Amino acid sequence: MTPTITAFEQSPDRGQGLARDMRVRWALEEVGQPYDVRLVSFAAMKRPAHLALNPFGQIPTWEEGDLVLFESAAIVFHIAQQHAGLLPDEASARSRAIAWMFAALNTVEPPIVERSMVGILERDEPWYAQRLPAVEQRVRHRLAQLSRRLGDAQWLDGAFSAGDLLMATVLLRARPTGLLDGYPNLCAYLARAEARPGYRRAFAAQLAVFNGTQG
Ligand code: GTB
Repeated sequence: MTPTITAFEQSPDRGQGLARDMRVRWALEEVGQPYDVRLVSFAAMKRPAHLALNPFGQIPTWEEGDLVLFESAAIVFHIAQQHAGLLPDEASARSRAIAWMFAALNTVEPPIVERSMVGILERDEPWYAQRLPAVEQRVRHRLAQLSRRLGDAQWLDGAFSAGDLLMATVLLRARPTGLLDGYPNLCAYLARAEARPGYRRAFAAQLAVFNGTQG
């Protein structure tokens, strides 16, 4: 059965691939699972039909027969459980890859999202100039720790996994701030992730939506 995901009708990132449907598209492309996309406006996301799929009125969502899911990482995990290629078979390696999924979302993403939101919502506030350095320092702290752990490795723990997929999407959100530039191995890690054919197909698909050229 072909799953249907939801995505922004018009993404505020103008097709940079920073919205969270990108994670789901990428996971689907990695495992070779075709999918349908239903585009939704901000207004439609707050209506009962969409709230029945996601109580928080957000994208992405997942519909596959009777199964409805929300939360991008839960959807990526679901895909990784259904298909080979995103989680190792060996039990300990699988648990470690799942730990990296949680690390991406719970430990690395929060300061990066905070930095992004401060830039969007607080730029004109009187406290902005004072607050920004502290927020950026929290991002640098996490990036430095991640950079030390990654070292010269290609991926976080052996072969590319759903942990890398989520971590890469989190780091992409930090890139526009320039904070990633201080960590050449993280930049190279991200470049490896973006060079994956699955990433490129997913990126092209969401960009086509923004450009109005999707098939
Ligand atoms: N925890 C949820 C998940 O992972 O699925 C969070 C989902 C979420 O934040 N969805 C956002 C949304 O639907 C889109 S991705 N927002 C609409 C709303 O809340 O009304 C977040 C996002 C939006 C825009 C950019 N950007 O422009 O760069 C980046 C990320």
